[in-house]
Amino acid sequence: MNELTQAELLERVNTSRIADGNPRVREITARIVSDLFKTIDQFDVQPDEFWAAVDWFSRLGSSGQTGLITAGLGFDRLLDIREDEADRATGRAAGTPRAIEGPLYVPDAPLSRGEVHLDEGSAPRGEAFVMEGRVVDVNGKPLPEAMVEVWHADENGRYSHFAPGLSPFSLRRRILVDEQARYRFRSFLPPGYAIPPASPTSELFEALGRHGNRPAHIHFLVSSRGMRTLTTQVNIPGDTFIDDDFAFATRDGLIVELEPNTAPTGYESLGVKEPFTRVRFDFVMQQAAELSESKPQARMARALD
Ligand code: MBD
Ligand code: FE
Repeated sequence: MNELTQAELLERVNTSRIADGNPRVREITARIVSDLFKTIDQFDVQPDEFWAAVDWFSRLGSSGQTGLITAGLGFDRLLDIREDEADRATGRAAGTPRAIEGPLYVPDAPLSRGEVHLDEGSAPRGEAFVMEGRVVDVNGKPLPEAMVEVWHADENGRYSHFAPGLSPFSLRRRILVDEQARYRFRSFLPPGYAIPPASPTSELFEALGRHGNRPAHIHFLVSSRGMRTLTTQVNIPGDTFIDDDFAFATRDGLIVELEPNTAPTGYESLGVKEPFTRVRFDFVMQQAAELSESKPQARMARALD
């Protein structure tokens, strides 16, 4: 009875229970455990290798880097591809393309109306950059209740809240659009991002022979009553990694065009006097099919709601 073959052990792991539990969790766990048993057997995984992997998982969890691994192994983009497929199948593919949220969102950033200087109070970090546009529905109708949340990396590719030493909510803002559904913000063009060196994430990527770089990008979470919350990013053109993103998030339609603006009238309230770089971009939102789609929530809040 207690002498088990591999197959008998697997069968018992997957079937023993004293209650129904959650059938979906049971089924998916059984599948994953079966695949891992098979992997261990096929690759003759040794105990020292197995326990080193377990230690890596423990360190990954306590480092708070699980979201870097999901992005780097393609899971975040996979979920987007699957949602895109579902949208095409149901005739809902429209509006600004979604792009992964990534693990570096922070809720409740400082709120402004219409416009904001993202980088207020700090020394200029390169040429001024203004991004502006409107939030509209798929018919071009302005959505004057929309909220645009924006976050991006600092000049060293680091994000406030996650990298030590950056001031709280630095380069993170919420902008409630104006009555014409316009938003605009001033900042600087951020560089790309690289995974932290000497970390559980970099250990895996080195072992895989992969780099951990993301091209320069800016994140957005756009919400409006009755509309499907839009999580997206724009990419800044010209980055070496634009087609080699470690998180596989670059998409057509999200690579913005940089326009040199040499006559900055109308931008005084953002403190822009010199020539600056401008990006025009409208966020096009879909109608929500059900209430839950319009909740202005980030992925973890949504999942744990
Ligand atoms: C980032 O800045 C990011 O956007 C993603 C998806 C993963 C890691 C760092
Ligand atoms: Fe990012």
